[in-house]
Amino acid sequence: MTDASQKPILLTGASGALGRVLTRALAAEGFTLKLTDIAPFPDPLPAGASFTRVDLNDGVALLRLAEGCGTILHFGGVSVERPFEEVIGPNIRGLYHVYEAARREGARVVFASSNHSIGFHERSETIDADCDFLPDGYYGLSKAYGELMGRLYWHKHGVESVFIRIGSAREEPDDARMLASWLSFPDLSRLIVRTVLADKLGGCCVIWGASANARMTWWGKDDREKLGWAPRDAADGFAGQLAGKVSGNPVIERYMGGPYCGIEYSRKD
Ligand code: 15L
Repeated sequence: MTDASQKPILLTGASGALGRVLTRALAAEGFTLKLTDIAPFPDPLPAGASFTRVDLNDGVALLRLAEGCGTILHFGGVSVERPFEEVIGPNIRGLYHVYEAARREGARVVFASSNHSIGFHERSETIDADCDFLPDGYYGLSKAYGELMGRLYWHKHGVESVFIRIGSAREEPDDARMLASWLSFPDLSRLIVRTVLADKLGGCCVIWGASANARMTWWGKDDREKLGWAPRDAADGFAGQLAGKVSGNPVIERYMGGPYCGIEYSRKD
């Protein structure tokens, strides 16, 4: 256990689906949580947690909230593909505010990046964590930008980051693509606990956020050994009911980002 891991954790996006899962999991592990979101927190607050409503665009409020925190779990912002103008505030300016707070506190940032930062890699490939960014929309682009922002803050200010390129984190997979990309809530929760407890990282780590799915042949090497994390769950038991649940759109089926690649796709060749 590091000194930083004994300090409070700031969790942005606490009222979202993953924020609520992580709130429960981290509170059960006895961590002190400072929760924040632009939306009210919908659940009863667990012991050791407080909630403050903050817009990620408000840098001063975020700096104040981060005071004394050793880790910032950044799960806030726009979490689906949206027009550029809607993404830029929460996901770009908000991210800057998160990193400024981390710099001031000397905190580690755990950034909920996404498979959509690399969504235009073909499913026939196996890519390692140092692959090229190939974002599949403005949302994925904001996640690639976030990872680059983290690298800037490491090289210039010594802020450590873990970038989790989350596949499909949900209760259960619900189509054929997710037989590969699914990340179970328990695997996500165990990963986040490791990101908080892990000793010095000496830089930025990239983790492919998928469970141990037999169909996950897309994503190869990453930095999980540095964290001491390995997924335990698998989507394989859902193959019988989901293997035939495909879109019929060749663009969606060809690329890792799936449906996001098909949004407003206009290339003719
Ligand atoms: C994501 O990044 C989204 O937040 C989520 O809603 C899913 O669409 C997921 O990716 C996915 O690719 O399945």
